[in-house]
Amino acid sequence: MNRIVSVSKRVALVLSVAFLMISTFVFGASSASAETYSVKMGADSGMLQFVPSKLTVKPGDTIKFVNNKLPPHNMVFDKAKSPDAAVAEKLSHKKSLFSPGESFEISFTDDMPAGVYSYYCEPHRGAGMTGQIVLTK
Ligand SMILES: [Cu+2]
Repeated sequence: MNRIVSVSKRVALVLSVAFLMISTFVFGASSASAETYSVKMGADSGMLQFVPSKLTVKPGDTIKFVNNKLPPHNMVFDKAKSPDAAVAEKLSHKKSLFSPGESFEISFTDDMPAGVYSYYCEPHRGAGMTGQIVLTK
C-alpha cells in the first residue's frame, strides 16, 4: 500500500514539475516574441525622412523613434488616416526632439484596432516627412 502511495506521489510530483516547465516555456516564448523596432528621424543622407518609413508591428512590440539628422522632429498620427482617432491622439508624440540621439518609444496594445496608422513630422510635414505603421494581429 505504502509503495502505491509513494509511486502516485512521485507521479504527481513529476507531472507538476512538467506542468511548470511547460507553462514557463509558453509564457517565456510569448514575451520573447515582442520585438523592438527603431525608426530614425531624419535619414543619414540628410533627407527629411523617417527610416524606415513603413513598419509592420504587432501589439506589444516597441517602436523606438530616435532623433537623427536635421532636427527638430516630432511624430504625430494623422487622425483622418488612422483606424482610430483616439489611438492616433494617444500615441502621438507632439513634443519636438532637438538633440541628436534623443528618443521616445510607443507601443500598441491588444485593444487597439488593426490597420494602417499614418503619421507625420509636424515641422517637416510640408517637406513630405511622413510614415506609416501597420498594426497586424
Ligand atoms: Cu522632422
